[in-house]
Amino acid sequence: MIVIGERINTSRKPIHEALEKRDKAFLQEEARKQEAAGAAYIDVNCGSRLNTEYDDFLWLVELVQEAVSVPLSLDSPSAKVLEAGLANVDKRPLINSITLEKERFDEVAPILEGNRADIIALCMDDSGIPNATEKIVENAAALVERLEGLGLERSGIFVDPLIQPLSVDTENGNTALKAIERIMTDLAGVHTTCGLSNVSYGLPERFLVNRTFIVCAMASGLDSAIIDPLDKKMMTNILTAEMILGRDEYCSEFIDAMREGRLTP
Ligand code: THG
Repeated sequence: MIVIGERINTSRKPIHEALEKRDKAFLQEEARKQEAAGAAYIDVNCGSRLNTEYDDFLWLVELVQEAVSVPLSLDSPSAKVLEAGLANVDKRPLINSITLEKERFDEVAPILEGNRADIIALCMDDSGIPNATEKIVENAAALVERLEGLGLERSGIFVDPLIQPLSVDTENGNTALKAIERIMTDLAGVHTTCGLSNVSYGLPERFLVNRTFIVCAMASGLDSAIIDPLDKKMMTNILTAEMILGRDEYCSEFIDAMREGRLTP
């Protein structure tokens, strides 16, 4: 699993406060802990900082990459912010994200020219977030075709099916799972990723729902996720499912994680 560590997000109170205080040491520790727990990318999101996002983002990007050796996931709806982030990283980042919405696509596409970043593609268009498998897969195929047209390789495209809450429609889980399976077969070579918080929205015991859903999604082919890598129960489920699904040669990741105390049986 390609784990994208989600903790550096100003919608989280400790991060908001650390940013206000310019507490560099705290923020760098948040980044380091995620890398140590297995994050392949550190997501940086300060979208909640409406008027100061641009400057805050660049400050965060610099301090995070000083702290870790893994690349960043540049997470913003603003093309300007993404472009500035890309100009300031020294390792090939993940741009989070592009969509099929006309304005968003046309703004973000130029940033991808020259193939200097991988990309998360959200399966939505100007008609909104789809709630049928067919439409999710159709958006995914259109995104992949257009991104390949810009010179990107499938291996650099992370398709996010945008999971909808079970509390809104109990079929939303199946819809996303079927979409993941179709995307991973019809568009072989791409990655799939997702944020999990939406699936459990409005339900009690959200963490339980999230960490059970991810196992189902992995069985459908999901090979990346935007999660909190310090959530030991979540990481335990991921590492165990990875092994059960035949994606852990000699079970060595599982055994190493056990020895290093990263599993919570
Ligand atoms: N897809 C893509 N990118 C994304 C998302 C997605 N980026 C943002 C978001 N969704 C993923 N990132 C986070 C970061 C933090 C939290 C959730 C998602 C978070 N959630 C707890 C909550 O919701 O209550 C708060 C816990 C806490 O305060 O510590 O923190 O879907 N491509």
